Amino acid sequence: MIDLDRILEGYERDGFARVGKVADDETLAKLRARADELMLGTVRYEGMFFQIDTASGSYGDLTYGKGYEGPSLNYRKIEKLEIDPLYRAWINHPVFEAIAKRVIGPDIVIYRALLMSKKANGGTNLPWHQDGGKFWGIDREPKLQVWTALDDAPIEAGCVEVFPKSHLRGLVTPLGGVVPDNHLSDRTPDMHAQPLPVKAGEVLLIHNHTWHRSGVNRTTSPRRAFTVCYMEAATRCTRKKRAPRVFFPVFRGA
Ligand SMILES: O=C(O)CCC(=O)C(=O)O
Repeated sequence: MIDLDRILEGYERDGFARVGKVADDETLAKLRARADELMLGTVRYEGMFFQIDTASGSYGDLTYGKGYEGPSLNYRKIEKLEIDPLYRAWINHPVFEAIAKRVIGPDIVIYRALLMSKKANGGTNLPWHQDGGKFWGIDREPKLQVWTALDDAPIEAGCVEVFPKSHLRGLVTPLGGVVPDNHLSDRTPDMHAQPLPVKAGEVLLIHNHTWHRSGVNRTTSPRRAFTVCYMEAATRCTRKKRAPRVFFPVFRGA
């Protein structure tokens, strides 16, 4: 049984919450196998976004805009997983529907659905960041990300770390994204960092404005997670250079 009142009270207060184990072993096995198939190219879809990981672990060494670079288990990100039926079914899980409707309202779309992967003895340091701001190109700030561990993510595997309550002060820069150095020295997040080690199947809620980060994976197993940003269906894309995005609808009605 999931005590949503307690979870959501903690979420509003701290900017993150542990939901507990939601995915059973059969579901996890399918999602992991599909992650491998997508990386190895044995299952392919038009329009998925891929980013290969660094060899150095350094965020500054990431490359952008290259897309799928051939079979490899060293992809760091795969986006647009709503295209895949197995991941789409997970996005539509009734527990997430209940959470999203309580946090956001009746009509809900997603901004993104992505796999964050750190291969065994690999991965990249993801610095303190917030998931919002002008960089996201939408007319209002989203406030709910649901993160599912596909593998165990102990501290040594580069689990997510949060700066509790940091969401309460909103975006540190209008642009959003990685927190600039001057704000790091002001707010000293490292002194407040709370690691969130999890077992496979556990779900975390992470507010978009909560400062969060993750390290490299020093274990001999992959550390994969699937994260979905839910938001109000009324959200509009503000980008001007290309046709505005139309967001994938997931839940409708009270
Ligand atoms: O899985 C992680 O390491 C962090 C995910 C994250 O920061 C994000 O999705 O914004």
